[in-house]
Amino acid sequence: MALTGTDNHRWWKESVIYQIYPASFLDSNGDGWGDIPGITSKLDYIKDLGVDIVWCSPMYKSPQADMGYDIADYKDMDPMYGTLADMDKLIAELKKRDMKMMMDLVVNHTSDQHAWFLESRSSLDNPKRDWYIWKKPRLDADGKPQPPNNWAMILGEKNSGWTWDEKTGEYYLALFTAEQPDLNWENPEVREAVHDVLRFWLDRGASGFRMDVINLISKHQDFPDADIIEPDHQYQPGYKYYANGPRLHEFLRDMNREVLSKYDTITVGEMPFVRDEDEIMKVVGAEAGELNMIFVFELVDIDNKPGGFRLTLHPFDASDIKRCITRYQRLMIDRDGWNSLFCENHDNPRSVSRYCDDSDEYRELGAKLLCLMQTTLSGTLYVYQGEELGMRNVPPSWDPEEYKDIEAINFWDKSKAMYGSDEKKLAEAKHVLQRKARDHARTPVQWSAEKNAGFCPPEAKPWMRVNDDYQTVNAEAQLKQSDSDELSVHQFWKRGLANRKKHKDVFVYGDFAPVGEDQEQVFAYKRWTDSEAWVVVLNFSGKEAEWEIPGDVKVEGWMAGNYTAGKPEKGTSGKVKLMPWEGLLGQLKV
Ligand code: ISL
Repeated sequence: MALTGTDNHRWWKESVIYQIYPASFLDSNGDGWGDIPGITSKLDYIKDLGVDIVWCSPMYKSPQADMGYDIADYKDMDPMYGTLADMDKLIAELKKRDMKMMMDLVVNHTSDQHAWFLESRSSLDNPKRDWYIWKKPRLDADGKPQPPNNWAMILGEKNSGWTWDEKTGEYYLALFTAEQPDLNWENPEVREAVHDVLRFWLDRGASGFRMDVINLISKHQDFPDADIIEPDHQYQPGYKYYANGPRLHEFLRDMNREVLSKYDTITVGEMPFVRDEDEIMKVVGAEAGELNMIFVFELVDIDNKPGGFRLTLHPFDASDIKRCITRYQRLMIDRDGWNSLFCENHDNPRSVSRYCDDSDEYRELGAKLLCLMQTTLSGTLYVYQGEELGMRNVPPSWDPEEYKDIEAINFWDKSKAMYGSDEKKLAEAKHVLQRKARDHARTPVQWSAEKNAGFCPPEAKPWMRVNDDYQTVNAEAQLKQSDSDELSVHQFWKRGLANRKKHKDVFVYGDFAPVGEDQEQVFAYKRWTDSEAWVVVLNFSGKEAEWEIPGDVKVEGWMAGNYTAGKPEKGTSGKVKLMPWEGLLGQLKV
């Protein structure tokens, strides 16, 4: 039964979360890498934007094979980012500002340098052998060892998900990269060790967790071959057998019962691949006792070849965006669950480049359009560093060598190996990276117009190249933009977040319905409670549109839009003319 009125209000529903990708946030010591003191020094900036919770991507001890998503010690920081004392200070400074810390919990796998794995691989009878997933090889016609099944590696999709260990003569499962062996959650000792990590951080003052690929922790124990989806690849996407496996809900409920329920936490599970509504509700239903919410990937997978790998391209348009968002808005209202709202993170290209148009002419409008949408939908809102500035993808002129991410590197190396001198195929592979490499979101945050964009001192060398546009796209310029001018993207976000808070009953908790659906390129919806109602009209295209206000949508007035800092001057009945990428927010008569 859905709760009514304010009975269902929770702090973690109305909080705004800001995701920090630490390596690229702010370098305080001139080594070219962002660090914990850099984050602490920007808390006033983050608070001023309207943020309540900071989620940091992993800063634990790590060889950085996958930028910290390969953890070698869950209870210590990597020196490149700082110390545990720096972390304590960050948490304390957040608390001082009435803000909270969300940790990134990466427990589907560890680093191959974690003490647990070093023990596990040391011999067949080591007590920690069974903490990871070891299998005997299949033998080919020549008696040579072959992986136990055909699952592809996720971050090197043309390789096997299994890595051969010469010393003990077995394969271990490492779905992301060979340096990230998957933990064996079937073993109760592993689950207990994870609970211990949770307690460690909660006791240190963290308020919750973003749980990395948490739906991969239970695998089908017969490890069957995956269906052939990409016939010219040796290895295939195997998620049918490792995502949302048979014991997932049991493991999540245990975690909740044993640890989380004893603290006042916020939890969000990253859940790629899942689309099944019953499966989603089992996790995020109000009575589920599993997680507060999850990251569903439908919107960020919108340009993937259906069923295939992520580094592919597939056309989409406004109606796909509309269908996807409407589905999850309605689902959570109808079945009493909770959404997360996000268009960006460190694994995806920049949203303005992907869903709108990042040309100089339309970048700001597109970024504001996406802001208007996200700040008026129901769910807990996640803003990714630089999104509030409308940062865009790196230009296509950059060489693949500028891409630093292991996924892009593996993809490019394998493409060269597979396609050799086939220029056309190689150009296609390059084009995929130009659209979708994770690197686009990982360039240093552009704080100012000075050399290195204020991310690190001018004389230092940033670990990753700064996007070429930092002299025009940067925080300093956007904060300075005077109020009489057009709002900068940053100012637009700040105002949007404040408006969301002010009207949280309707924007965070209210009802949702699409309206006036006859225009393909326009996504329009109504949000309402018994006492107030709003309409949002978004032209998701570079073409002008005429949107007919439906008879039952009684517009009182247009309150905001992305073309003007003031109130848009538009008619309140009949047809409304929309400019390219124009978005409007109107108040309705109740
Ligand atoms: O980027 C992807 C691969 O093409 C995504 O599918 C990604 O792997 C998936 O979202 C899981 O991401 C998380 O776990 C990975 C890590 O590399 C990502 O950075 C992290 O967000 C392994 O820990």
